[in-house]
Amino acid sequence: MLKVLLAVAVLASQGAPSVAAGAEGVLPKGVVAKVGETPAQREARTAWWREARYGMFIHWDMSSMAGTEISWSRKGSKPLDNHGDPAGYIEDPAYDNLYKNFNPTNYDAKAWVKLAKAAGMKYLVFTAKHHGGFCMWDTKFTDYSIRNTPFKRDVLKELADACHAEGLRFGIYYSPRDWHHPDYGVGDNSKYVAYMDGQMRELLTNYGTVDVLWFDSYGKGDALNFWRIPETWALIKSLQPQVVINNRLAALSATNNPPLSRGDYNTPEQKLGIYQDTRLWESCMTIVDVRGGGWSYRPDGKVKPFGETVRMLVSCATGDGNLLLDVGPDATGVIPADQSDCLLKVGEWLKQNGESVYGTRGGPFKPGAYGGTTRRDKTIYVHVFNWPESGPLKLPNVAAKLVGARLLAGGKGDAAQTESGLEISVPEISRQKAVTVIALEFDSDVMKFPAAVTAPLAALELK
Ligand code: FHN
Repeated sequence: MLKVLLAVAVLASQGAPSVAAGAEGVLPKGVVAKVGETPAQREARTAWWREARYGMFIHWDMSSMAGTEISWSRKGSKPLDNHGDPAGYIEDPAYDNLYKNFNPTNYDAKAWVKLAKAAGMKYLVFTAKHHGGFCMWDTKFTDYSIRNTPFKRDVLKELADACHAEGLRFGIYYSPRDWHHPDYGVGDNSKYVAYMDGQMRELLTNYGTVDVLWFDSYGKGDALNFWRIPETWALIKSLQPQVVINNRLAALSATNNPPLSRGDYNTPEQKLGIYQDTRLWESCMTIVDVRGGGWSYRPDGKVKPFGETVRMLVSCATGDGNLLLDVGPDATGVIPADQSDCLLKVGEWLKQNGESVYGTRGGPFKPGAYGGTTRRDKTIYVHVFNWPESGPLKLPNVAAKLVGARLLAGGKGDAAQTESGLEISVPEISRQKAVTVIALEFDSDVMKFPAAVTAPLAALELK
């Protein structure tokens, strides 16, 4: 019989007051959450994240033994997700007992971190608990965890330590949806929220600095009285005020959703964000293409080619956003070679072109069929995916004088500034298959120019 330890006692003893339904967004009496952060303070707290631009997402648990989609391939009930499924827990014997044989003896957190760094990634987000409810850390709040597998080792601890040792920013994915917990969605959901807050305290106390919290809520319900979001938010901010949090602590469709649950950034999923420079955003994409997700280990999937993958990164950066690229390790704990090979190729590309991605902002010319642009100080980086059939690539002008140009991958080309705009010519021999990056140097700062759309496709007669 699986034992689940209720957390209420713990919270009370540490003086976290119980939540009274209050006005939208107003925190209950005595709960001090640092949501009163000024825009400048938030800018400073999230600056590393924006400059990082590129992270590794890892979906992994015992579902890798079956090679089926994490959590979604579970046949049991999916309360709140599946309309009509009763709250609480209904076993799926096949899926829910996989953990009893889960023994990933080739798991090597240092190797994962080494790969992420060689791939040019600046942060990593790991699925500590996905919707299926299995916990990949040594939690005292349930027996449904890695501690009760033949493997026993605290996977999350080893990964946190490896990230901290290598200076890779460490992120935790936590699913508030939990189709395995007996109290999930039961009654006012308070027992489940106490369980979740208990685990949040563990994760934000026992694993060192947590740089990113990646929640993945969906469930319906009242964000204040059913999910008690302000309580969880206050707990997080009291333990790790610096952490950067996504916009999925509460379901976007939840009622009574306090502004704070919008978190720090938007999370377009499996789609590349459009140009948007007023709010942080991050596209999460799978490196594997397969029906029904491809987030976890799916031997039936196909890894995206290098060209498509590097263009995803460029599309995010030129849109002024981040890319969180997902991999799915196999049941032995290894990130499959076809996935790591693609990552390493992008890593090689970043060694040569990284200056046009890290620490840049999107614009001043918005993405289009031609590609897109990024900028820093007096430099505009033009990322070309498609060239005009003939003649130079033409882009609008900027109120600064062009004083130099270079191809980041080397080779020869021309850049000119005329009345009507900028013109870039690069002979075939110097063009790169996936993306050619030209750095245009100007005599003054190019960051102040509002982002402008470029000429429509036709006018550019692209090849
Ligand atoms: O259902 C999950 C899915 O498995 C995966 O975790 C993605 C990652 O963003 N989020 C959910 C789908 O929205």
